[in-house]
Amino acid sequence: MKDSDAKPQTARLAWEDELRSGKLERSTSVFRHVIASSDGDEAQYPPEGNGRYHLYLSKACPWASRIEIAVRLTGLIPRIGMTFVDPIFQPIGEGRTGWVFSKEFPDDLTHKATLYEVYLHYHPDFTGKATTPMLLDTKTKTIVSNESKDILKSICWGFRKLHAPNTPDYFPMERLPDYESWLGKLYDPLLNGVYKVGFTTSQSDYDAGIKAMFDVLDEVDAHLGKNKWMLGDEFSVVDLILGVTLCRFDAVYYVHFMCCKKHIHEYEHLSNYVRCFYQQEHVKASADLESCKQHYFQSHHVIAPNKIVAVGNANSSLDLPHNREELFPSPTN
Ligand SMILES: N[C@@H](CCC(=O)N[C@@H](CS)C(=O)NCC(=O)O)C(=O)O
Repeated sequence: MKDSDAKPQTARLAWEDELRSGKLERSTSVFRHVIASSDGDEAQYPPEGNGRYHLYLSKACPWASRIEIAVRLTGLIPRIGMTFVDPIFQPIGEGRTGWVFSKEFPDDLTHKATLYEVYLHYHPDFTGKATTPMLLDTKTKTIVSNESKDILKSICWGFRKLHAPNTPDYFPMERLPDYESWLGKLYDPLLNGVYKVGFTTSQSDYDAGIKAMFDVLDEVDAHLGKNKWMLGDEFSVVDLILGVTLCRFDAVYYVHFMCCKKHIHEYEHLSNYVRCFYQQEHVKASADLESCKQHYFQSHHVIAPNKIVAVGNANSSLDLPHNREELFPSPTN
């Protein structure tokens, strides 16, 4: 773990500008296109390999990690290029901090120093928050989307014909209502809830946030006692979305964001489910939990001004054996 140079922090986090009366209000994503599922002449963004499309990702960011896993699962590497930002926020100009590139994490595509500069390079009028994930079209030199929900649809639906042979359908169109329903249930109290709880400056909002978060975790734990995966027998994008948050929970959110009512490893089914999720080849290949810890503890100076990274082997519990195969034997076994 790198030692932090604990200089007093003067630049602001984007999160600080999103706190209104102590409550975190996320800014909305600006670029909202999806890759067309057919490549008719009219499609602005037809599916194409050969590196036409390029992703800017972070190993630490859950929204970006979901995209990296989806790209790996569908065999889209190297048809889609990927660039990773440095895990630790640094000053990016205009008194703000954010994602940067470094010797270890260079931007070989545009050779910029910060992600914000990449956004500006393609959209000089851009004034928002330079977030990961971001999907770029190098042909039209425009940002397709910086919203993970769209990018997930592009990967699973838009690029379908470029998937590796025999790639399962991780986002079945006919299960869209179930996807929407689970996303609606999970987003506010859990996926975004960890951030809301972590950044709030109000005790009553913290208490309410913790209650809502653990209510939904209890509900999901019970659901996973009856179902191998969130939508039943098959792994889907709902597992991708939930699993990425659960992987970070004990090592990061429990400590850093004070989501400390209960660990995930104390839940009967969630503990086994998250191990089963994490131990899949493509998930494990993408995971870098030490980099996650480094990001959160060393970037959020309003929460952790001394930039000390909390102790704990992030992978230790995720690598333990799990009971999911035993509980839900597959019919062919
Ligand atoms: N709505 C976006 C949210 C992405 C997001 O919040 N990314 C964070 C990292 S986890 C980010 O890039 N933040 C940059 C900053 O705070 O400056 C999505 O789902 O794609």
